[in-house]
Amino acid sequence: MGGKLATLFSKQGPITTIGVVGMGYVGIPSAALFADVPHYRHVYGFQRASRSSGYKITLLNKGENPLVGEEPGLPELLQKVVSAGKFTCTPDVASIRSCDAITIAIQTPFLNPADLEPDFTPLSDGLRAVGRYLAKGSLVVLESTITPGTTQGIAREILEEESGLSAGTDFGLAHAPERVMVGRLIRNIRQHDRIVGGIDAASTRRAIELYTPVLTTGRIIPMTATAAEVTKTAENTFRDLQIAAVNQLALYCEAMGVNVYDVREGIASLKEEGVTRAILWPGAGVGGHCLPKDTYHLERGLQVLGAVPDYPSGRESLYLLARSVNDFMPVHMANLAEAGLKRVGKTVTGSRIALLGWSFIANSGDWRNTPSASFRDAVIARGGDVVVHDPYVSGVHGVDIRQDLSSVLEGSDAVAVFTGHAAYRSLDPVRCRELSGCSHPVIVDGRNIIDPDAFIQEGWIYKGIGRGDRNGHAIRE
Ligand code: SAJ
Repeated sequence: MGGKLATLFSKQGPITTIGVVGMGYVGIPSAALFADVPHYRHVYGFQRASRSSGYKITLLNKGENPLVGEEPGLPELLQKVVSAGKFTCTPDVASIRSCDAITIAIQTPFLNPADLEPDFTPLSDGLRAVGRYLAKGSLVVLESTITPGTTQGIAREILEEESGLSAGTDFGLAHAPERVMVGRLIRNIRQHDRIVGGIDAASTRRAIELYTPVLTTGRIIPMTATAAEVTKTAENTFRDLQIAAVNQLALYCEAMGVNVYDVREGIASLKEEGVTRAILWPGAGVGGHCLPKDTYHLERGLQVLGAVPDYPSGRESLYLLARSVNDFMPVHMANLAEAGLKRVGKTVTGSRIALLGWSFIANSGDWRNTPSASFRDAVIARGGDVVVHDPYVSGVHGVDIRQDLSSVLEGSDAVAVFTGHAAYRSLDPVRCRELSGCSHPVIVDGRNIIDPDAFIQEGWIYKGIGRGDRNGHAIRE
């Protein structure tokens, strides 16, 4: 099998024309970097002209970056490759026919984590569109994070069904998962090692040819397609697990009257060959497009591959337990707000709470699966009123998000800090209290970015994740 495909690729010659399906946080920087490679003649960015995302096509073809939030290097690179005529964005997928390689970076959310059911509709639609115009001798690479078994499974089936071609014989197929973080997209693609897993050796080699030119310090790590799927879902699952471990520690420290950040510094200080302690940061919750769902992809991989691991009987998966700890943190923030209000004889019912930060990560406008939403739901369910501030986010359906901080703080009984935006690191306890109009407003710090003593000094009721050393402080009159 691999021989025939390898021959086809060598007859086809080196990759010169590339298609990138899905103009989002992964597709846009990838397409720009491919287009910046001298020997890649042209890159098509395929984007559906939908009501929600069609606007990106016009912006991108003007060389403008449609992504919200700072993305160092991306605006300049887009300007460069568009003015050089090396990158065009189009909804017309017929151009896939002229592509030597097509990468697919489409969202793979979960419909219902409880029964491990992902929403693969967007991905399947993308695969069908690619399959309809797939040419013999081309390579298809899935960059989206997917359930182990998907590349060899539904992806292969759909592409073969739509194209009438056979994977591994007429076209190559591989998985090369994205490893980007908002705010450092270009840097991550260039510098992170790239996992590349083909369904066969020829597909892996062709994918290595595709990605090598965009890497600067990053290396290629080749493996099978299924191993690549497990690598990606597991690396995010492990991160989620590490965060859950320190979140649980923070909950314990609150109960024990200890400062989790002192403990964390202590734990992190043990450094020696083979005994490093990678301890992460506790906080108000885990959001984004990746960590809240990739554990479910990994768990579902067992089903898809019909794999039954040897595991302690009747015990819950460690990974799923970690998910429930991290999903609890925004609820814990609501409990802290309630406890703070109770200290001044108030309840959540009828209280106005200023929620600072809708984005899931600092200094970005990305609010996918934001933990702020769970907090807001919890407060509203307890009869409270929530007003949100975020310097980067607006127009979220049904959520009152403002860019004017004073109007959000005005008349607030409590303030909850959910995102570590730079703007919140210099909150003035005096000014904020004036705006609240309360003698003892409550502040709940979910990212350890405010100085508890500065606020306590000014009569605030302070609560912080993991701050057992301060959460029971005396109230200053
Ligand atoms: N978070 C904590 N404590 C921490 C780190 C993060 O509470 O110590 C929270 C953040 O506030 C955020 C969430 O977790 O709400 C996710 O943050 P993140 O820093 O993991 O950001 P992501 O989700 O954009 O990036 C992750 C990264 N995965 C790993 O490092 C294993 C990134 O490399 C991936 O490319 C990305 O997922 C992805 O796209 O899969």
